[in-house]
Amino acid sequence: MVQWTDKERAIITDIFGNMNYEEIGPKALQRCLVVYPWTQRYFGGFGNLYNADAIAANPMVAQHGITVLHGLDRAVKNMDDIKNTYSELSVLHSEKLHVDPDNFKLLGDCLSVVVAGKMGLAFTPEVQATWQKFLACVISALCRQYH
Ligand code: HNI
Repeated sequence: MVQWTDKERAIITDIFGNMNYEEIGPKALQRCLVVYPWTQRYFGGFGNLYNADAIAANPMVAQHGITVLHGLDRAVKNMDDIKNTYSELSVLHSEKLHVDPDNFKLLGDCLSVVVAGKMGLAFTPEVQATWQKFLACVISALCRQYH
């Protein structure tokens, strides 16, 4: 099982506690769809994803970005049992949505860019190390159903 120090727990709680979901979630998903355009294929029902402006203006993308962040904060509330926390979402993404699991990392990287941009100098190497550890745990849990 993954071990978390008190400091790491505090860093993760602090990042999510200060996060504006309505801003960060949409920005992260928009960035992912623009930077890695093949990820658009899973969102065929989301309407206009024609270019970066269309993606930025698409309300379904924005809403789904918020949903994904709420998906992530399940891990914040269950840091000692991240694997089981994502069992249902892992089955959904693998068996129903058929999302290539490589894309979890790409979305995670976009989220890191957005969080870093927002936090500025407060996103120190130590904070980033904890953040990346957290994301790696979530992604590994989401990938479980694919193994
Ligand atoms: Ni993902 C639905 C969480 C990565 C494509 N996704 C969800 C839902 C949550 C969620 C929560 C809503 C489930 C429900 O309705 O019960 N997704 C997450 C998390 C990550 C992630 C925490 C990783 C950090 N999802 C991805 C990636 C893709 C993706 C990388 C594709 C590139 N997800 C989807 C699609 C849906 C979805 C597609 C269904 C959307 C819809 O509304 O039709």
